[in-house]
Amino acid sequence: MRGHPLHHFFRPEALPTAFCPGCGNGLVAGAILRALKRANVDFQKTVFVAGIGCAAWIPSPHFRADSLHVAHGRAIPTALGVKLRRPELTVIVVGGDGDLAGIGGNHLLHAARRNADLLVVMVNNFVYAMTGGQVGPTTPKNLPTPTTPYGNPEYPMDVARVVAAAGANYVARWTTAHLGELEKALTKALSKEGFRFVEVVSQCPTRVGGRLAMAPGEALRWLRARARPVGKAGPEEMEVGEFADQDRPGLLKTLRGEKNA
Ligand SMILES: Cc1ncc(C[n+]2csc(CCOP(=O)(O)OP(=O)(O)O)c2C)c(N)n1
Ligand code: SF4
Ligand SMILES: [Mg+2]
Repeated sequence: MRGHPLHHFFRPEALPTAFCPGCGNGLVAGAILRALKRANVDFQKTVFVAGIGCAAWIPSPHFRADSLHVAHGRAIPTALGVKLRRPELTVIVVGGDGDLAGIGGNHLLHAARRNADLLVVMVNNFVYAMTGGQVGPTTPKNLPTPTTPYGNPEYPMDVARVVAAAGANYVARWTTAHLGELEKALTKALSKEGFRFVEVVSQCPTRVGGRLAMAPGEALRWLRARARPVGKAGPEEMEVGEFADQDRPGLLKTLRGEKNA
């Protein structure tokens, strides 16, 4: 790790990570750190907030920055408290689909509606991975899980579209098979105010890949093969790209009665 360009961002004592071999979380961690470097964000003035789950472990314990690990689903309200009290800080939430769209879904919707000045990175691996891979709000229809052994009978929530509809300034979705695009989206999101949401569809070789007999490399090819630009995806495909990109005043400005030029 020493000598690596991102070495200053990592706590060496946290390596090797607790993630399973082939997990997408390491790729997401790398993309976040490269975007922070590219956007010239001061790591000493950055606070990460995470709830519970495998993805919530991305910042803490791995990143060499202040981080809060809070109750399941409650990262967004905690992060908003930090931002309102210390507006000069860059506040970033990282978590899973179950944490942010399931247990904490109400916080997500209203933070987007209020255009709260936060960047939220949601790793969507389709399940509640840490607790065994149970069905959740983003599980694709027909995917077998331990709690839906004959396949998920329900339709999933399209979280990026929901957050865009709720009023967020910036919403993008990429996958762990689109690391260049993901890094660009995160860099752009870091340059904006208001609510910024980046969804990363990611592989969980242990809870999903194992069930489908799909190795991590195959999962990445599967993600790439199904990705289509926003507005151009068919029924078995997935939209990737930007769902919202606007410059409404963020919550801090709204509370101060300030407008954008
Ligand atoms: C209040 C509460 N309910 C349930 C749990 C159990 N729990 C821990 S992690 C987790 C799943 C998290 O899933 P997700 O956010 O998708 O993260 P992943 O592990 O998939 O990355 C659950 C249900 C908990 N810790 N606290
Ligand atoms: S269970 Fe899945 S999401 Fe969790 S660390 Fe292992 S591969 Fe990654
Ligand atoms: Mg998950």
